[in-house]
Amino acid sequence: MKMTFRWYGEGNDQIKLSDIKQIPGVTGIVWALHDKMPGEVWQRSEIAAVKKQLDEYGFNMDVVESVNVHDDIKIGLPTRDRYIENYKETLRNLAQFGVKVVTYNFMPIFDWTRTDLFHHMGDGSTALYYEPSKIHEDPQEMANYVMSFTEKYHMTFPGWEPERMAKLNELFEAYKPVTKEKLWENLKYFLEALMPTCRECDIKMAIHMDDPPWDIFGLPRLLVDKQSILQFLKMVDDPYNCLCLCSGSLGANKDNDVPDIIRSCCDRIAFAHIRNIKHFPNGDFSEASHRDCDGDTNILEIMRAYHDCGFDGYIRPDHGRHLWGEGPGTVRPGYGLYDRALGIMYMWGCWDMLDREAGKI
Ligand code: CS2
Ligand code: MN
Repeated sequence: MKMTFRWYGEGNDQIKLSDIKQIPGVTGIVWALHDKMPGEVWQRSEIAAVKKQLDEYGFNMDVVESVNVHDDIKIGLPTRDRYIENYKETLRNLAQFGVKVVTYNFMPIFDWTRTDLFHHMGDGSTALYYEPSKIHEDPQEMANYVMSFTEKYHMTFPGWEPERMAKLNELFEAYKPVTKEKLWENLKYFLEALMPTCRECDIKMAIHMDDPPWDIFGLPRLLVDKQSILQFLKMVDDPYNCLCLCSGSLGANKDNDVPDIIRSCCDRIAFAHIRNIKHFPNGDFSEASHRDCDGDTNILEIMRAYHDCGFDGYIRPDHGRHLWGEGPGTVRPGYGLYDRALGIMYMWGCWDMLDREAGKI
């Protein structure tokens, strides 16, 4: 496996590349041009500027997370073709710099949703938390909560761009005719259009799982369990149509057996996100440390599944807790330095032991 770390970019992330350099075994930075609106072309000069920063520390830029997909593509409007052409142009530009995997999601309107971004864990740390009882009919409440962080701390969250949140009613209106079936069709249309460019550029498209993995605010969600993942892979059966298998997104549904899902489609997993989820009897869930016993996602068996499958794709710790003084204003929710660094060491611990047992080291 190739260890990576997500970084939001110079001036947009409190974490420095020099800090990440000290985490054992990290070879690549998972990056993006975060000030780009969905649908805009990423220019070569902009990509080159990031490359220069990463080169200084010897990090590769093989994985992008995310090139966001314009709503018109998800809704299936006639204007989608223009945005698909832009997406292809972005892929071609990225290929010039050796990018190998592009992560994206196909969730209508919102990216991941949590009801508390800094929930107190009782030991001085905080973590992302989800209380189903706090998700009401009105999505505006949720958007206001997330936007309050944007305003107070001047951070924007991918998928929660203020420009898009400002026209939330319009967006909901536009998505009204988009049933689950229609959304599947629109995803197929998008991917079939991209595959020739992916082949030409040798870039794998890696879809992120929906988070949480169920319909929310009446919006359909697609990539939610084993059956839907297998359906997705069959729908566009191409080695460049891949997954960003997120253990935490899937783990939010207790019925998902993540190690089993990994074994069933490992050859199409281009990028692995490792995150641990703890469930509570009332239906709430919290994000936890990567250590197996701190959550219910079965991290040990997940690492074993990847090892057994000979996984040599990209991997990264996903959301971590906020530790040792990290909090609102000093850290992006879920993306602190310390817990993700601890997560990496846990993953290496598992992996090295499995390698040793297999006589590889
Ligand atoms: C990420 C997602 O923070 C996260 O959970 O894994 O936000 C992911 O970046 C997007 O859904 C991919 O487009
Ligand atoms: Mn993830």
